[in-house]
Amino acid sequence: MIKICGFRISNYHNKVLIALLEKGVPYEEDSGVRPSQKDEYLVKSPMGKVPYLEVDGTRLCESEVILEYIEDAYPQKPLLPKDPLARAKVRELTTVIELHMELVARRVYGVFFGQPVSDGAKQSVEKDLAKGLRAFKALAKFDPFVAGGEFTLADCAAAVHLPVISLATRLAYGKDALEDMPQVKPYLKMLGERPAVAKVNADRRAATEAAKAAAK
Ligand SMILES: N[C@@H](CCC(=O)N[C@@H](CS)C(=O)NCC(=O)O)C(=O)O
Repeated sequence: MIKICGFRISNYHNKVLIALLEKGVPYEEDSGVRPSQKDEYLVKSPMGKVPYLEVDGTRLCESEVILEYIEDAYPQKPLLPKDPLARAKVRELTTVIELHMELVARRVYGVFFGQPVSDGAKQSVEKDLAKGLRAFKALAKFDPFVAGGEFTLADCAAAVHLPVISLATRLAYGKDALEDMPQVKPYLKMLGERPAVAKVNADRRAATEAAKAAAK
């Protein structure tokens, strides 16, 4: 049985959970794992991040690699199209969302913890994020799913990353960076009605409340 290790507030952990649930893959979860740069954790996850996957004593890190492994190992209910070019288009969209939007917006995530974000950081993020958003606008289909007619791995990424990007930019800039894409809200609402996404969102909210209560 595969085991996913991370915590339920992590968008990358939640992305893997959505894929597992959508595909109906049996799994175990250790939701008490936190990122760390300590040697004993780096043995498990060499970048010190979450999530990582355990499969019969072998560990895998990097959520997109984990999703590709799950696709290969559990071909039922595929989350990638068959056609090579269509598969590549799904991966292109995920790459834009993660590399050019989420990873850029992450530079102001200090706002979630009440940490000050410098004007320099804010300006550079604004500039870089604008490019990611431009690419996303050009590529996203919302027809009804982000890559077209089928639910794919790109929707697993969009479901977890778009809300965090919205919230972080609202807190850092007073304006949601996705606000002028009117398709995003109804799209996320539609995704949130899928049982897999609804469960992961509910678990994330509960974990967030628990973390807030523990911090008091
Ligand atoms: N590229 C990684 C990103 C994972 C990631 O950034 N996880 C965050 C939690 S949401 C983390 O572990 N942060 C701690 C750190 O970067 O040291 C993946 O796709 O798995």
